[in-house]
Amino acid sequence: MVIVMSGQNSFEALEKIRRRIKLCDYLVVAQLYLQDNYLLERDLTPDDIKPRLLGHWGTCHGINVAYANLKAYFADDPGFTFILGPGHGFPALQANLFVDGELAKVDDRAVPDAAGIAYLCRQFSWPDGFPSHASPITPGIITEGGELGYATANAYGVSLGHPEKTIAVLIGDGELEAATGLDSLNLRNLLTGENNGKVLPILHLNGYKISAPSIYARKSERELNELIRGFGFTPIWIKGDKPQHFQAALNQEVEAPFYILQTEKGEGGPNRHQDAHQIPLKNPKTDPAELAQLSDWLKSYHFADLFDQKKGFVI
Ligand SMILES: Cc1ncc(C[n+]2csc(CCOP(=O)(O)OP(=O)(O)O)c2C)c(N)n1
Ligand SMILES: [Mg+2]
Repeated sequence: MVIVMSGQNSFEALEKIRRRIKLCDYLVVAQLYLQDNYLLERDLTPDDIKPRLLGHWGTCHGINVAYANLKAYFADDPGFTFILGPGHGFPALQANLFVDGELAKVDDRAVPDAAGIAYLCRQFSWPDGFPSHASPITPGIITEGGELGYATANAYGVSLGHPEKTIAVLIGDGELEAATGLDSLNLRNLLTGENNGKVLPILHLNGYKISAPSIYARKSERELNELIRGFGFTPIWIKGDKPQHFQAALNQEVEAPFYILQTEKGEGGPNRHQDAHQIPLKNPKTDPAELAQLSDWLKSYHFADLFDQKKGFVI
């Protein structure tokens, strides 16, 4: 286990995490919208926008936050596994797999360079291209994404008989309303001890399931804490997307942690909460005002600082 908060490297390590989150957020938006001008080398035009926009933005920033922080913290732990509940946040997962060169291992056109970025974006949610949800053609994926509720049960399944493993599982707050999702928290009572791995549930409390408030977001902090404690976990809150808070939470020595990652749904995008679930700006191809908003949104990540044509990703 690596503690990135310690020593002189702390600022650099946190900055790396921040940059990775920005990079992957940009690649999510680019996958959702762009069929050209992927590096924003000129002003965005209607022709750069895909004719049919399909995918989910709202949960992606939180996925990128969790992924970047966990990847940094568990960098040297070969027994670490990440399970993603909300498979509709697939563009975030695919962005991370692309950046790490994992996607290139199964598709030699998905190399992390300029041509690869074009390929990744153009092929996302495209006939005969990449799917819109996680699927078995994605490296490391063994189940179809899009069906919510089984992530925690799968995490405990992976832990069974593998004491060397640590499995982090990101659970959507809407997903935890599914009976299987909630009930599988009880597996902690059966599958702990020295013969099994450690499961780290992370509830992504972004406040909404699709466009409706989630039940857990309607509960008071105290009520939610008591619910989590009732399952035998210690709730640890991570409020917002700052890596120092996430890393501090991971550093807490607790027997059975249950992290609550509280973000704003759609954070970083032009609209938040209930309007952010799928495609926040629906008509940038035909509406000049939306095109300008999309351009500002893409520019807000300063992609040119994160990608160099010769060196690749600078994170
Ligand atoms: C078993 C199942 N029921 C319903 C759905 C439809 N569905 C897709 S996304 C979603 C919302 C889930 O809420 P949450 O986990 O909070 O994700 P977020 O809305 O924050 O992206 C639902 C209900 C599904 N994918 N799987
Ligand atoms: Mg949610």
